[in-house]
Amino acid sequence: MSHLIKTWWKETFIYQIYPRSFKDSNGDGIGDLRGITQSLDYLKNLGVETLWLSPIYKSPNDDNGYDVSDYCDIMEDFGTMADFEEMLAEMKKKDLKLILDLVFNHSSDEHPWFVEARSSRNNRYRDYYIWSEGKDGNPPNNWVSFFEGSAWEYNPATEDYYLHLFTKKQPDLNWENPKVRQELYQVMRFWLDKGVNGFRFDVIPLISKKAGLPDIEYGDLPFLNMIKMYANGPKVQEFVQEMHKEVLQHYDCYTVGEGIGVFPEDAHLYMNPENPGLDTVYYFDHMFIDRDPLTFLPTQFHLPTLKKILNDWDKTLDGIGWNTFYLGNHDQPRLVSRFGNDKEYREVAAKLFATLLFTLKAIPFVYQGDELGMSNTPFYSPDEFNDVQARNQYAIFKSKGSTDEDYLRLQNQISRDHARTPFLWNTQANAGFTQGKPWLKVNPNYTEINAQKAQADPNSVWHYYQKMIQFRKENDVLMYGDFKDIDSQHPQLFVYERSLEDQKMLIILNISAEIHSFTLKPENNYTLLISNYLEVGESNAQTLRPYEARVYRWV
Ligand code: TEU
Ligand code: CA
Repeated sequence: MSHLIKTWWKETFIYQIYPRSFKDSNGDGIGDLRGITQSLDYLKNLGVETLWLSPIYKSPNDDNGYDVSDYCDIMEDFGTMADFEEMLAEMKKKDLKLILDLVFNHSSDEHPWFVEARSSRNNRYRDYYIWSEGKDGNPPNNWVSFFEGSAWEYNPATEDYYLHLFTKKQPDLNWENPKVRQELYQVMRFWLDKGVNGFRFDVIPLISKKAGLPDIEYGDLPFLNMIKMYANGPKVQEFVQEMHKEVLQHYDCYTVGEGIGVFPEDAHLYMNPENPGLDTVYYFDHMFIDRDPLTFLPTQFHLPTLKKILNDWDKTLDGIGWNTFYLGNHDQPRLVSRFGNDKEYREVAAKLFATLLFTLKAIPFVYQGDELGMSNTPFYSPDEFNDVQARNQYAIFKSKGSTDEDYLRLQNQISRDHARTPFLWNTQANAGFTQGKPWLKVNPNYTEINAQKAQADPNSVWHYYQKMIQFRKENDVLMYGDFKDIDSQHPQLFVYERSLEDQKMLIILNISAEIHSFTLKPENNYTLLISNYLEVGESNAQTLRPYEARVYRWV
């Protein structure tokens, strides 16, 4: 039984930092590595043990660092290699672990490999990327990019097209070429030898392309059909297993693959005790619950669907791997606004989701600012957005004759920039993020929501996170115990048990603004351990208030 094998990474949680938006140390308006180094005490106080940094490598920033032009150097905006070494040394002193974000499906078009590759058909780097002839003056096939428009770009010097599943400044690397794989393994060794503790692999399911690059049948579910074409290609398993054999097995490190397009039936491609690849994947299923499958527009969140996803993954991974769980990251709107309530119930809702994150059988991923209950930022004009995805969508909206109002209504719900607005430190100018002009607007609610205020208030969301972090650490049952969903169909209550030998916990979450009742079994004896409301009344009171969360021990 895999759950009996204990490892450090099953017991930790991952705190994600988006360096551009965390803390600016030099007044240029952009967060940086020194800003992170200066903030380590804040993170330690919260109970953080493991940090994942979104990409910090040299990049022209077409997609904020997810377009890398040198995998072994630091982005100028973020500092120097010396700043990195200092940051890592300080982390080690404080017993913090560091996970880097490797973007290996594509590089930047400004990476020297691509600069060479695009210069002529017989360049030695040509096969580092994916090229194809056009069809009668059109792109080679009907593949579209995740960021809108054809996934092919014409290159005049070679008179053919290169593939880019993201922007045209993010050409896809050709993993079929063993030289490419060796270069990337060398990058991994470079960082592991410096002492980093693991990697998050960006869009790893996309690295192996379907043979012959056939057209997509978009049909009624265009987004899903597109993902099915791009993800889990024929050699993905071979590639991740090779990566493990060549590099990962030689280090004590943790890996998580960003699992776009990985559904439970695909998990075995990445996780396999007999022939290991990655330790975990970070699946996307629940990011689609509140999105229309056809248009991808926001729809009502449906709790039984979330439960089904959690149950399916739990069953799938039993014995073959380990789970992760998140509700937000740098690509998603703020979780409290999206799944909960960012008005009168903002604090209890944020605490409820913290309870969910830290009591499931999965490594919790917390995105910076979620410990403050940070909410979506109101955007009033299309040019307030920075994200390349939002900017591309604007061009498409305009070309279809839609209004700015329609665009703003949509982006105010789904934009990735909600997560990317600066971290709210205090009530000083720009929420204490920078002394200069911030690269992206600051959420105006920083006078109410900020780290300084939260740390001073013992009932804040911040203190609740601190408590939940500690609580999980102290209870093996929360890390290793079995998960059992009690009522999979209830539309608003999520009730589940965790059990490990004689340790048993019952978690009750009211994921709604309504009042609900729940009956505890009279034959058992329950002790309330955690609640997100101050007044709990009788410890076995069975009326749950809006967004109320409770954790009981029972015998
Ligand atoms: O994201 C992968 C991904 O699929 C997202 O781009 C997703 O389609 C989009 O956010 C939905 O709104 C990873 C990174 O997390 C993201 O920041 C990068 O832009 C992308 O890969 C390309 O590297
Ligand atoms: Ca800076």
